[in-house]
Amino acid sequence: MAKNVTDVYEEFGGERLPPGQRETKRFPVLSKSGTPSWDRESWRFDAWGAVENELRFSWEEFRELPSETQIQDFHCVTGWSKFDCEFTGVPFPVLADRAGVDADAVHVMFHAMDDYTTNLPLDECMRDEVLFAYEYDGEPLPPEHGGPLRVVTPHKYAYKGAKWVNGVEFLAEPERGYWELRGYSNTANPWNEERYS
Ligand SMILES: Nc1nc2c(c(=O)[nH]1)N[C@H]1C(S)=C(S)[C@@H](COP(=O)(O)O)O[C@H]1N2
Ligand SMILES: [Mo]
Repeated sequence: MAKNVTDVYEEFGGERLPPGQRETKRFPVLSKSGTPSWDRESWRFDAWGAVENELRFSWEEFRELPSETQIQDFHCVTGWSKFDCEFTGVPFPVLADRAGVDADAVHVMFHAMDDYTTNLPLDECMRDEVLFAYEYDGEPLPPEHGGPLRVVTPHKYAYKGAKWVNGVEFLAEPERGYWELRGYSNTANPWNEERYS
C-alpha cells in the first residue's frame, strides 16, 4: 500500500502548490550534464563520515533494505510542480540507523555518479519522506530521472534530491553542494520561495 505524504505542506503553513509554482502533468528532466551509465555488477552505494559503521552495498544488497511506496509532490525551483508522484525506495532514517550516526553529525552531503552533490541538515533528512528511490509508478526509475537510484525531498525544491546517488556522507560541519555553491538557496523551502541566495 502506498503511503500518501502529499500533506507535508501543512507543516510549512502553505498551500499544497507553493507560491510562484505552476502545476504540470509532465515530468520534465533537469540535469546539469548527461545521464550517466551504470552497471548492475559494479554499482556500489557508500555511507561514510561521522558514523559508527561505514556501509557499502551492492545493488542486490541495497534492494534488500526495507522499502516503502509513497505518493509525493515534486517541486522544481524553475517553477513547475508535479503532484502525486509514486516513488518506492528506502527511507533515509533506515540507512542512517544502519550506519549509526555519530552524536556530532549535523549535516549530510549526497554524492552522485555525475559528480553532483547536494547538502541538507541531518534533521531535515531524518524523515521518512526522504527516500532513496528506485521505482517510479511501480517501474524501475527511468535513467533520465536518476535511475537506478535517486533521492526525493518533497519538503524541499527538487535539486536537494540527488539523481544517480551513490553515496551519503555524514558531516560534523555544514558544507555546500553543487548548486548551493552556485547561487541556489541552501535551505530550499518551496513555501518560503527560498530559490536563490
Ligand atoms: N545527480 C544529479 N542530481 C540532480 C540534478 C543533477 O544535475 N544531477 N539536478 C537536480 C535538479 S536541479 C532538479 S530540478 C532535479 C530534477 O529531477 P528530474 O530530472 O527527475 O525532474 O534533480 C536534481 N538532482
Ligand atoms: Mo532544478
